[in-house]
Amino acid sequence: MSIALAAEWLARARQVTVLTGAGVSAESGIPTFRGDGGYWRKLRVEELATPAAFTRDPKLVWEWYEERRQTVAQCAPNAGHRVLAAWEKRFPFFLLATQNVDGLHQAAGSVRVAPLHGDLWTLRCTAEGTERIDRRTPLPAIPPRCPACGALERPAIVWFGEPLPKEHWEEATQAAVVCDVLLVIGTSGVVQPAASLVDIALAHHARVIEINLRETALSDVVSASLQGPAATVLPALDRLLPPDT
Ligand code: BV8
Repeated sequence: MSIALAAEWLARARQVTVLTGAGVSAESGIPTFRGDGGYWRKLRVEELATPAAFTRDPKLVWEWYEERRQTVAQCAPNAGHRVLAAWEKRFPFFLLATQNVDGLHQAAGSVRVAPLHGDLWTLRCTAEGTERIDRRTPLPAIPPRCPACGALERPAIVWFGEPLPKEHWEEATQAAVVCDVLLVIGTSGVVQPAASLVDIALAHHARVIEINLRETALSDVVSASLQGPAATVLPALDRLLPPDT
C-alpha cells in the first residue's frame, strides 16, 4: 500500500485518532513486550503485570517497574513522537490513545492524550487510592509506601484483568467512532480492549492506517499497512502532507 495514498487520506481528514503501542518508543531505546528482546520474551506477565503478582510479591513487581523507570528516565522522545505532537495542532479534531506508560508522548508535547494503560511515574496508595507523581530513580524505598498513611503503594498502571480508566477509554472509543482516519502505530494488536479501537473505527467507515515494522494481528483488516520504523515513516508521511496553514 503506498504511503502517498495514506497521505492523501490524512490530508483530507478533519478528525484523526491515533492508537500507539510500545513500538513507537522502541527507537527511543525502550524495549517492547512481545518482539525480539521484548519483556515478555524473558519475563512472565503473570508474575509481574497482574494484581495477583503484586499481592504475592510486591517487592519483585516493584523491582521490575524500578528497572523500567530507570530505563525510561534515560530515554527521549523520537521523531515519531514529535510528528504526532505536531499533528495535534494540524487537525481540527485529534486524539492520541496510547497503550504506553512511558510518558514520551507527553514529553514530546502531546496534550490530547488518552493514557489507556496508566503511567509509569504515578504511584497509587493501595489503601486510599490517592495518586502522586514521583519521578525519582531510584525510589527511596522498594516497595514504596504512602507518605500520608504508610500503606503500600502500587504503580498506577492497568494490569491484566483490570479495567481501563473509564474516562480515557470512553474518550478513546468516542474518538474512534467519529474519526475520518485512525492511525495504529507500533502495536502488535493483541491486547484488548485497546486493539478493538480498530474494529470500532472500521465499523464507522474510517480509513485505518497501520504503521509497523512487520505484519500484525491487525494487518488483514486495516485499510493500509505501511511497513517501517515509526520514527522514519511518520516524518515521511508528514512531509507528504500539504503545508500546515
Ligand atoms: C481487561 C501494563 C476486563 C503492564 C498492559 C483472551 C482474549 C482477549 C482478551 C483477553 C483474553 N484473556 C484476557 C484478556 C484480556 C487482556 C488481554 O488483552 N490479554 C491479551 C494478552 C490476550 N486484557 C486485559 O486484561 C485488560 N483488561 O480486559 O479488563 C475487565 C473489565 C471490567 C472489570 C474488570 C476487568 C488490561 C490490558 C492492559 C494490560 N496492561 N500493560 C505494563 O505495561 O507494565 S498491556 C501491555 O501490552 C502494554 O501496556 C503494551 O502497551 C500493551 C500492548 O503491547 P504493544 O504495545 O502492542 O507492544 P508489543 O511488544 O506487543 O508490540 C510492539 C509492536 O511494535 C510490534 O508489533 C512490533 O512489530 C512493533 N514495533 C517494534 N519496533 C517498532 C515497531 N513498530 C514501528 N516502529 C518501530 N520502530
